[in-house]
Amino acid sequence: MPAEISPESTAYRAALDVIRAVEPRVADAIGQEVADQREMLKLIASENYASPATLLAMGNWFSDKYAEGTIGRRFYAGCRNVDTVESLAAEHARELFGARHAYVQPHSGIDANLVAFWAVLGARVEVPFLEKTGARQVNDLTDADWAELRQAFGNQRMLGMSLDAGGHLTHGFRPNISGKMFDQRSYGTDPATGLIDYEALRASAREFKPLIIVAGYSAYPRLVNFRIMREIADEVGATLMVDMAHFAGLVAGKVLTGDFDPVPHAQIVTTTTHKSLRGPRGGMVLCDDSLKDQVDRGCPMVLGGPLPHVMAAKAVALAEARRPAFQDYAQRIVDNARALAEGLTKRGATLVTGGTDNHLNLIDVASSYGLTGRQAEAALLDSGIVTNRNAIPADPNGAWYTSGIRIGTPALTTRGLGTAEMDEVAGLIDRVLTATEPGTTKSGAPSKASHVLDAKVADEISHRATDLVAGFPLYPEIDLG
Ligand code: DSN
Repeated sequence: MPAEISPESTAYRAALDVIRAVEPRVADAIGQEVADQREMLKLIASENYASPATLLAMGNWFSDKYAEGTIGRRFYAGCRNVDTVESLAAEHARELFGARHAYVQPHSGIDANLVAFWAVLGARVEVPFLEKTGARQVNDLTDADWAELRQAFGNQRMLGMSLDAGGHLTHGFRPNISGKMFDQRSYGTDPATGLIDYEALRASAREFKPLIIVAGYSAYPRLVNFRIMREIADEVGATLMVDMAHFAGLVAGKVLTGDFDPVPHAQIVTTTTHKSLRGPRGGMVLCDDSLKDQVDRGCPMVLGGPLPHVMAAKAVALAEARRPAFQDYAQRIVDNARALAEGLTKRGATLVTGGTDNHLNLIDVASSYGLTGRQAEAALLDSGIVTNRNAIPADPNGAWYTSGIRIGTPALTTRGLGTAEMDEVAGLIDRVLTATEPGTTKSGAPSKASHVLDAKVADEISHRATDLVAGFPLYPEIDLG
């Protein structure tokens, strides 16, 4: 009797056969991608593995439909099925996070943040201006009034977390459109503790008087007290916006509650859906009633046509996140990150803030191993361990070479690795970095980019990393034959 083939295997084998008949190289690349992901020890803090149901929900006829506008108010006819999936995704999001309103169209985190910025600008700059001039909408303004309103949009201020403290480029930094839109000032962390200095933040907010205070991070290993952030925002008349892209899974999984859950405290919360939340690649905005109408203008205000196939996948992934098992998953993410911190610390590594309360750790590889982040990242990749380099507070090596390596546990936790395995992972990381030396340039000068690592060591660790993850099969239900 032939072994029974799972429905997932049947689905994917058939899908790859259909693709192979048109462009075999694409089918091969898809097969190779899952093979690579199965072999690698993935510690990129912003990556995960979506479920087969979530992945399959993205490959269908919704991709062919235009649906600009929002649920029940579209610029195109024939959107009833898009309305169904968008409503489902929004309903799951509201229930999961306890939010008044959810907007599930953003294609990415940057898009979600742009929707949020323009919702606040709409509610706090445009609406009062229209009221003052007596115009019903912007098309009714005189040229002079329109010029004045455009100036007002450009004169607003934002306070966001500095990049080297773990903030994100989209929180008002000049290389990003947010920095070109807003006059931005950053808050950082206390050099002694590495923790957010709320009193310094309060003082800066009082002086700067921003329209928006942005909380949230992509490389801060500790908790943020959103109750205090809201207090500060209220005191200076700012809107509190939280970008929870990194830790949305921990909020959904009820690991971050009370002061550490942004949803009851912020007027507007943005997120991606593919990081710790473990959904499809995309974004989402949650908000209170004061910003709901403005948020719903996201498309066509700043977004191109929604991706209904991705909204369908968001609905599936959010339904998964509402199951009790997701709370267990979220707790294990944090337990694993702590175990990784302990494993690294006991081997002598220095961690920014000395440890973690969330899903990520930041290793100071410059002071621990005499390497730049770029050298450490490359040596770890040679050894089958995928991470990314990241600046640390007051980084002496700047934002390109950096002095940090960011490591996160959402992906390995999805595979089922636990705290015992995290100790071994810490050991592998420590062995690679201890065995790695900074390289030199062609002329023999010290290099911040190149590294030297004995190929035998890299090979041995790479094999061990592959063996370790092989014990926790990725997509065990899928056999591509
Ligand atoms: N790219 C995401 C991250 O890695 O944190 C955020 O933009």
